[in-house]
Amino acid sequence: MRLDSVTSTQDAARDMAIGSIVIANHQTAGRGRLERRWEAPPGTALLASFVLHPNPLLSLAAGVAAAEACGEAVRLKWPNDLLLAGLKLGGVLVEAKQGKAICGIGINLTWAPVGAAKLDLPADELLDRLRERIEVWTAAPPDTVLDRWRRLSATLGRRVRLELSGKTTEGLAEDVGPNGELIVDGVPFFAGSVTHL
Ligand code: BT5
Repeated sequence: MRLDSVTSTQDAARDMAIGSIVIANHQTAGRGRLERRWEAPPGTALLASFVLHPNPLLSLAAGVAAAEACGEAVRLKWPNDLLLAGLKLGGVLVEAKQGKAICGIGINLTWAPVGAAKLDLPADELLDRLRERIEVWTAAPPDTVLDRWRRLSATLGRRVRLELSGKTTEGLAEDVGPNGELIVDGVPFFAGSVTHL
């Protein structure tokens, strides 16, 4: 469903059936994780929510799908940032609702905030690629998703700072575990904000 203005495509998708996709031209209250805002002036970004079956690796699978849809130069920062030349190009937000997972993806096209990146691709072409890649990666076996995520990762093998509930950890991002958790100096983290050091 294509809408002009919504609070968030996540809200518009909430009561829809699995398989639905909501696209909006503008969000008045686009959101990221942890109550953060997602900003995009009208008509400048791909703003989409996919209603999918819940799956613990969905956030990583959607990141892989979005990175492949965007093109070869795009890399992933744990857990869900799309990076182009090291700058944030887009993000993934998965919210679980009564047996459904609402997977929101925002990708900057003709505008980006200062210090972020944008992609030179028509919105419709990107959406077509994204739908196809989401279908492939949400059906892929967990090990295949994890292996592909590892290969697209800009995080693994780097020193990182991880902030979670006011607590900060620094160390080497060694791997992702079977549920997509980031392993820093042997310790698994299931949530948090990562800075590449
Ligand atoms: C994300 O959150 O990266 C997930 C973003 C998901 C957005 C999509 S748009 C369609 C769907 N509907 C929604 O309401 N949301 C989803 P997080 O990792 O928390 O990053 C948020 C942070 O990114 C903000 O605090 C800003 O610092 C930064 N940011 C905001 N807008 C941005 C943009 N357009 N490009 C790059 N960075 C941005």
